[in-house]
Amino acid sequence: MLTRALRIGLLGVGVMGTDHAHRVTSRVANAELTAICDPDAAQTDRLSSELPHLRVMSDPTDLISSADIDAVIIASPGASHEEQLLACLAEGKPVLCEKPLTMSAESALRIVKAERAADQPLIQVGFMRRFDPDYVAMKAQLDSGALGRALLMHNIHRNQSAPNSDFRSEMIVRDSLVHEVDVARWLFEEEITHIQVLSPTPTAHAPTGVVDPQVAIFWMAGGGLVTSEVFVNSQAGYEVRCEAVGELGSATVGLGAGVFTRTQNRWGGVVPSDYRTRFERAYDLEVQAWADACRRHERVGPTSWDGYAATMVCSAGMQSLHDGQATAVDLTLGGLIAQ
Ligand code: ISE
Repeated sequence: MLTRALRIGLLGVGVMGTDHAHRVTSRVANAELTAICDPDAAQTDRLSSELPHLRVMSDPTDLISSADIDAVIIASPGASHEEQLLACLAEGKPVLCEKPLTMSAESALRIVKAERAADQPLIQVGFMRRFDPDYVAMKAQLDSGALGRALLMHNIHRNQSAPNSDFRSEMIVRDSLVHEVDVARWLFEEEITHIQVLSPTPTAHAPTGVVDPQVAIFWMAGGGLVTSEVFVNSQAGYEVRCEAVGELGSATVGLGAGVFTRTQNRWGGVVPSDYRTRFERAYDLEVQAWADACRRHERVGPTSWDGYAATMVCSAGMQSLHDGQATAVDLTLGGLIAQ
């Protein structure tokens, strides 16, 4: 057990990295942010003017190997994740990596294999919904058997607008739908065997050629079905809902604070404009749980296998986006099994 505060280095100080920087500095106990690194000097300048104690480093590998960094948060673009994760594994440093784990199934597989070859599990993937109190309460209801065997799940995931012009059709799958993939795997405690991604005529608010909204269907290994609408240019606000339907009843997250069961008919509440507001508590609990586990030399939460499985499902989803067909997800191709 580490008896002092965990010293954290942060790679990437865009939207999510900046959010984590403030979180670690002001809301995570027994942890301190020591150094940051981002190729965009304007971003590091802005953040160090807000948090002047930070050391700004120019090379991610130097930050990862620094003697005064105990653990790393990766909030850099997905394309940098593989190299940075491998460097953390080589240094034996625990790492909280924002989703997606990596950009391709092959690269995610390399990460799982590299982590398994190391002495201890070091990677937690940033699927923060697993720490959201309402999702956690819904999972407890499912696990208790109160809803009976889970049959169906319906997810709604709407952003007010896409974060940038690079957010094309495939990004909607890889960056947004990936949360629903993880939620379905986590709540059902099963893998997804097939995925199909369908779409109506796109909204006029999406850039030309971008397929938005999208509707994905997941077939679960145990026979359950999951539908997920992802609509990143919805204009209205940030809405995330999840309804689980079991043989004895249903439960819904996202109608306001708390979990609503079918007997408590209710509608209303505030629609936030941004995921950082909606999931602020989830992010706080996620980073606190990660930092506490690092200090105990343990790992909690979503694993590299979860990141790999989600990446495999999203890769199949991207294929389905192009050909419209239900596409099989074969996790055995990597020659690995879940641990
Ligand atoms: C973003 O990266 C997130 O992770 C948000 O949770 C999600 O709602 C959004 O669509 C993504 O772009």
